[in-house]
Amino acid sequence: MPAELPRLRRSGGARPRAGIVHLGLGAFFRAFGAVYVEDAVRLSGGDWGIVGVSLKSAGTRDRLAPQDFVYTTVSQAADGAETIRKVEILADVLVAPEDPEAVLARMADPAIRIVTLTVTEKGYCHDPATGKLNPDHPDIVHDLHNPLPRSAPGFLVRALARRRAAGHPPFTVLTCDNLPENGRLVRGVVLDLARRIDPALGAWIEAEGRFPATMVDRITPATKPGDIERLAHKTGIFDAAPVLCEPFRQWVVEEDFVPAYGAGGRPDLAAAGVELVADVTPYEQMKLRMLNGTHSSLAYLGYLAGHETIADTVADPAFAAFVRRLWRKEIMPSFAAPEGVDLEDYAAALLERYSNPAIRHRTWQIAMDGSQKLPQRILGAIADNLTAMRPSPGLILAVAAWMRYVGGTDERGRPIEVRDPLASRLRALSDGAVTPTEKVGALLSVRDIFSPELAAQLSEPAGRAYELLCRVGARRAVEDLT
Ligand code: CS2
Repeated sequence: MPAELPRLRRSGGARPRAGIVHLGLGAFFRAFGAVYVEDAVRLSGGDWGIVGVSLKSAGTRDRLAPQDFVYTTVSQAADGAETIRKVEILADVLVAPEDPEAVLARMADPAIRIVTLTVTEKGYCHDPATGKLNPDHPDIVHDLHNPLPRSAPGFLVRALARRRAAGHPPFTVLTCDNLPENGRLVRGVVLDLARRIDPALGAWIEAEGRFPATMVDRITPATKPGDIERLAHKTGIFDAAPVLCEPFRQWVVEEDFVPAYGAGGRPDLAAAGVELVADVTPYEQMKLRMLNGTHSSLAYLGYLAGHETIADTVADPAFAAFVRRLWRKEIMPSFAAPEGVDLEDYAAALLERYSNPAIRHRTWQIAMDGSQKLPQRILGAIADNLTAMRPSPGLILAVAAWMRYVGGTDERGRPIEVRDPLASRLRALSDGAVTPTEKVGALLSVRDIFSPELAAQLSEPAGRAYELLCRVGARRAVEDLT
C-alpha cells in the first residue's frame, strides 16, 4: 500500500442495518447486486444493509475490514472515461469456515428477509447435466450429517431449519448465478437436501419458501494489483478492494418474494432500475446463450489462438466475423426472444461491450469451470439446433476447443493452467486416449456434462472439429468457418 495515502473510509455515521445476507462475496456481486440495493435504499429507504459471507477464504474480509467494509467500483467506458463510486451498503463481512455458527445466526435473524447468492456454478453442488443435487459431493456428504455446514445449500437449509424452529418466516433465496432457470435449480437443490435431513423441514420450505429466478448481467473482470495502485494514485485514497466493471448493467428478477413480509420483503428494486417480471426464462435464455455462450466460445478459441482478453480476441477480424456468425446462424434461431427485444440490436450491443478496450477480461478467467458452464451456455443451443435439423459448426468448434483446452497444452506446446472442479479427471481422460477421435470420445463420456443422446450426436462432428484444431490451429479454424 502506498503508505503516504489515507485509507478509504465511510462517509459518516454508522453501518447500515442489515436486511440481506449475501453468500459468495466476489467482485461480481460487489459491482452488481450491492450497487442496485444501495441505489434502491438511497431512493426509497429501508433497512437493507448487506452482510457479505465468504464461503472459502478470508482475503476479501481482511482487505475490507480496515476500511469499515466500504469499497469503490470503477466503471470503465470504451473511451477511457472512468466513473468512480463509493459503495457503503455492506454492514459486515463474515468468513464461513472461520465461524459457520456466526453465519447461521445471522441468516436466522428475522431482520434478514433475503439471502442472495453468487457462489458460481459449482457452488450449488449439483450435476450440471441434470441440474439436480449431487448427493455424493463431499461438501453435501458433510452437510448432511453436520449442523455446521460448508456448502451454500447447506447454509440455506440449516438456516431455514432454525427459522422454522423459531417460528419465523423463511427468507427469500435470490440466486444471482448464471445457471439455467436458476431459481428453480436452487429450489430443487435446497428441497432435496432439506428432505434428506428432515422431511418435515422439506415440506415447510416447499410450502413457505420463495426462490425467484433472476437474469444478471455486468462484465466484471478480476481486479489486479496494478489496478489497485493505479486507482490509489488517481484518487489519492487507498482502497485495498476496488472492483472494476463495464458501465452496462441489467438485472431482471421474478416477482416472487416471501409473502409474509408484504411490501417489506424486498428493497424498492424497481426504483433502482431492476426489471421485475412474471417470467425470467426468456431473458435468462437470451443472456446465457447470446452472452455467456459466445464468451465461453471466444475464451477457449481465443486462448488457443494466443489472445489474452476478450477485447483482444474480437479485435481480430476473424473472431469478430466468427462471433457474428455464431449469433446469427446458430444462437439466435435456437430460442425465443423476450417480448419487445430485438436480438440483432442485442448482439450488436454485445459486440460493442466485448470490444471495450478498457475492460481487460482475460480469456483464461472465462475459461475457468467449463465443465459447469458448457451445458447451459453452449450444449443447450446445440441440442435445440439438432432437434430443428440446424447445423452448429461454430458451437461444435467451441466444444472441441474446450476439449483441447482441458487437455492442458496450448498450440505452442506450453502448459495451460486449467481451473475446473473436474480438471484432473478431464486431463486423465484426454491423456489416456491417443487419436483425436479417441480423445473426443473419452471426453464425451463424461455424464456430468454430456447426456448420452448428445454425446452420440456430437461424436462425429466434434471429432472432426478437434482434428481440424490440431491440424490448422484455432485461428485458422475460426477463419475457415467464416
Ligand atoms: C463470464 C461471465 O466468467 C465468465 O464465465 O462469461 O462472468 C460474464 O462476464 C457475466 O455473466 C456477464 O454478465
